[in-house]
Amino acid sequence: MSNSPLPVSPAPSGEPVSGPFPVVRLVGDLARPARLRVRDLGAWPQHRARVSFECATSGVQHHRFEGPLLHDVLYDAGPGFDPARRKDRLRFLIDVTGADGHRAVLSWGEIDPDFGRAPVLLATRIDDTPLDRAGPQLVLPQDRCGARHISGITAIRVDGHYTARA
Ligand SMILES: Nc1nc2c(c(=O)[nH]1)N[C@H]1C(S)=C(S)[C@@H](COP(=O)(O)O)O[C@H]1N2
Ligand SMILES: [Mo]
Repeated sequence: MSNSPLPVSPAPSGEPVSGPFPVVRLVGDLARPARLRVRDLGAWPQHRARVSFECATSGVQHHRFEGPLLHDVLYDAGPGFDPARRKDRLRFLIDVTGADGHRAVLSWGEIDPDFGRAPVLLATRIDDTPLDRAGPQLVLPQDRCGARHISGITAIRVDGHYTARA
């Protein structure tokens, strides 16, 4: 992973060659904040999920998704906890924002292999369509409702230093 400007990539066949490839910003308590395009997400092991979820307005939907685990991508950005101390990571939040401002918060413990082990994806393909132009989509195979399947992700903030209130 690199923070330097990313090279121009060829458009997938059938898509217009003009227009930007959207970037996801990884920010917050990270040793290596990053700007990633969808094609950069191919650098991590790819996982597949068949997902059914219910939307309050449009009913049940079924999709196939493909992409890296959210955990793998964020872990490589260097979250600011001591990886040797399991307790240290449990206060970290993951704040995901979509292009239209839709947001959801996950906890680090939810996706951590030592704790919740939720197989959350940063999807780069939905069904047979690449998401290079739309931006990656959050996929939570364990969710009954669709509302956390945030599309067009623009930013993910990892936060371990928000104010704790008793
Ligand atoms: N960026 C963004 N992603 C979003 C939403 C949204 O409003 N904005 N709505 C969510 C909801 S409520 C559902 S059910 C799923 C599926 O939405 P769709 O019916 O638009 O595919 O997307 C989720 N992802
Ligand atoms: Mo929904």
